[in-house]
Amino acid sequence: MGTRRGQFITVEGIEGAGKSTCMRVLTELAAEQGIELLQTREPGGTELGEALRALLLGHRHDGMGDDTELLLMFAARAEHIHRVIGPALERGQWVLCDRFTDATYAYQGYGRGIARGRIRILEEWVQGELRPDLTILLDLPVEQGLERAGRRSEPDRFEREAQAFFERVRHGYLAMANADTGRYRVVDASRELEQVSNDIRQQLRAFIGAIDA
Ligand code: T5A
Repeated sequence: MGTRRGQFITVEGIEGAGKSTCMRVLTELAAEQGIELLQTREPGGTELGEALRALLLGHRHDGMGDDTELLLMFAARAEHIHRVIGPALERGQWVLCDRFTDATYAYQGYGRGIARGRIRILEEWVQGELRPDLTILLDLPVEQGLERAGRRSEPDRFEREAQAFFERVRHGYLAMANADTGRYRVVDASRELEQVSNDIRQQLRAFIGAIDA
């Protein structure tokens, strides 16, 4: 009998939602349960992907076209799946990724206005059957997220967008979560860190429990 494929978990949300913190909480809890999570991120996760990330988030190409941005996201993703995510899942390892294709639907789709059908073509081309098994969506008001993100670092190319852009992104994430309650777990990330962390732990425990059952 072959090794059972690993589980693929993603974390999503607008800027400053607390994804980095969530990744840490998930990794610690998984380790307590004897599961080693391979932590990675998008765009990025490979040498080429990180180089593309620098192009996408930096300000050198501020006037980049929307389609260019979309294609670079998927170029980074293709490399990531080919070199990191695919092989890890195949050997039975669990993968935890900070953002994945839901971010493309939310930012390039709902945010920039690229038609969903065009994104889907790339999703099917680059990913084949691969989809996350569990997605934690950290939801909070845009103002609160931007305020948190602004406290931490200089704005990147996306963080310079107007608030209306992030309202569309947030709305998009929530619409996707409502349409697929089997995969998504929405966590109210506007609360104190301890409450958010407790919720995240509970969600992962339930997910692991359901797999073991
Ligand atoms: N993108 C990405 C696309 O457009 N399309 C795509 O397909 C993909 C994959 C990537 C950018 O690329 C775009 C989306 C993004 O704009 P990123 O670094 O992954 O950038 O995303 P950011 O959202 O910029 O990451 P941030 O680091 O800003 O957000 P996090 O990780 O959600 O936030 P975190 O954990 O660093 O927290 C921010 C601050 O808030 C505090 C933390 O301590 C930290 O200081 N904080 C809290 N404070 C109070 N209460 C809580 N509950 C808190 N939780 C966190």
